[in-house]
Amino acid sequence: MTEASRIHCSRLRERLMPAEEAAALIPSGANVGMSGFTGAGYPKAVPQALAAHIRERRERGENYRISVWTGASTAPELDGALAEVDGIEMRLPYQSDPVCRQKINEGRMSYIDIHLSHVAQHAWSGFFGELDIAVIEVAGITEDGKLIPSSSIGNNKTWIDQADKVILEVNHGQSAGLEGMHDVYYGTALPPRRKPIEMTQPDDRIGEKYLLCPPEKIIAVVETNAPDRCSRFSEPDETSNAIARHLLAFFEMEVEKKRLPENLLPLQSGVGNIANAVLAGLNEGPFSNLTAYTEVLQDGMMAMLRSGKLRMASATALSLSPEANRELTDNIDFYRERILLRTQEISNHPEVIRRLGIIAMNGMIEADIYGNVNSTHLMGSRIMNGIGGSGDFARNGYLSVFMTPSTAKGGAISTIVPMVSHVDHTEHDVQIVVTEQGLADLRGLAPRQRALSIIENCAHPDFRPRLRDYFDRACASGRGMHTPHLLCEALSWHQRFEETGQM
Ligand code: 0RQ
Repeated sequence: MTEASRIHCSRLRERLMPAEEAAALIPSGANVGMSGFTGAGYPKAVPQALAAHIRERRERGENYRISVWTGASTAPELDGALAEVDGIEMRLPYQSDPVCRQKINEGRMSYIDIHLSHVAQHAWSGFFGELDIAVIEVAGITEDGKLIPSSSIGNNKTWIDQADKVILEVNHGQSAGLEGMHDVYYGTALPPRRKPIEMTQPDDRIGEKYLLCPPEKIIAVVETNAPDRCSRFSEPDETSNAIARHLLAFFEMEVEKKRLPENLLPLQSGVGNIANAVLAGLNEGPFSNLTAYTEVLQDGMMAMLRSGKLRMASATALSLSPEANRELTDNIDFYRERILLRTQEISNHPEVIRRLGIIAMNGMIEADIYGNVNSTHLMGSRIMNGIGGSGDFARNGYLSVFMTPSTAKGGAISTIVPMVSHVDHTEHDVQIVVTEQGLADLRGLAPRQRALSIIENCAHPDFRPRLRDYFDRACASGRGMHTPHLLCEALSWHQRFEETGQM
């Protein structure tokens, strides 16, 4: 497909219109399914035009709000713009936008935070209500009206299938060479009598290269030429390098003990700088012929594909820095042979994750001494981002790893606490906890053994004696020796931080 024309279907070319006209087709109160996953493949023009439209109508005294369903986080042009004008009634499933976060925490926007693998089937079942309109970014449209997906797929297949009407944004800023990189599975269904997902390797193709949409549903086509969010990663610092070193040493030991194969198992890597540092460590490390079955492909994995350490990667989104994005576009044929982008109900599918035996590596906000993990809430009440896919992978993976620096906010907060202030991953789903201090392998340990391992290996020395003291007093309290706690003190560290700014 040439740069000059990305809309090869004459019937759909007739629906071309400016973003403002397309945005005006979205009524107040609508449930709108938008494309977008971790800052990739989100519509860039219609949401901003809609935000302007909402502002205007608001100034005329109208209350104009919509609900926004996406794949995962988007960008300032979508979440930011709509949140800024108080245009979002309800948002799901994962977001990381500062304005959105503020509105949610102020109680001005509802937010439904669910496992990313659940979103599509909840929509098929109608749990969120009817989907009125889908706004989907694509990289182009073929002559016979098939849609070439963009830099993420997320829930696009579901939004297109479920929505009454579809608005397309054809983004000339996305590489035309993305065509052929996708695998859109059309075999999913609601129970009973579901069929197995026929995938035994991360590189198995099970679907179509294109998204399919009846042309009569498409009410508008808008052309854009804009880059994805493309956030930069910070250079790995000593803390993230130490976390990466502990994890790599652990993998080496597991291979030595023949508990992991020499090329490990397919990797899932969460978002953020620590995850990227671990990937950089793997790129320098002894393992080769690796694969990835993940949801987000970050810079670290691009580098591993380039070096050949990583044989291939399956994901649902490319979340790249501007430099990595240029590298992708300049060498798109190389990467197309090594990357598969799937719908998120497949990239995060519990059945597939369990069968492939994924090594899940995710960030967290805090863990407690027994290994319960909080990935989403600050001090129990304020949302950070959301659970994203961490639960899909932690519960179903072969190995579930959670990582964090041992302190936050310049040492005022211990990320290892007596009891987490919110639980996303229970002790049953958490096998390895890593901080820059060390690694706790919780497999095969009973609760009190887990507590000792986490306190001694992972807690910061400034907080370790107090955690040990809490644990000893809880054990001595006579209240029960399976998972000893002092209920009146368990959350006192968080309370103290709220009152004094120091745990
Ligand atoms: O805030 O920047 O204001 O100082 O939280 O912390 O250390 O930069 O961590 O960017 O790696 O994100 C869990 C949020 C970690 C992420 C989380 C403060 C800290 C800072 C961020 P400041 P860092 P990261 C695949 C998998 C859930 C979804 C997931 C996440 C800010 O990994 O969203 O895993 N995970 N998806 O200062 C108070 C604590 C704190 C704290 C850190 N204990 N108390 N504040 N902070 N620890 C991807 C998808 O699913 C799409």
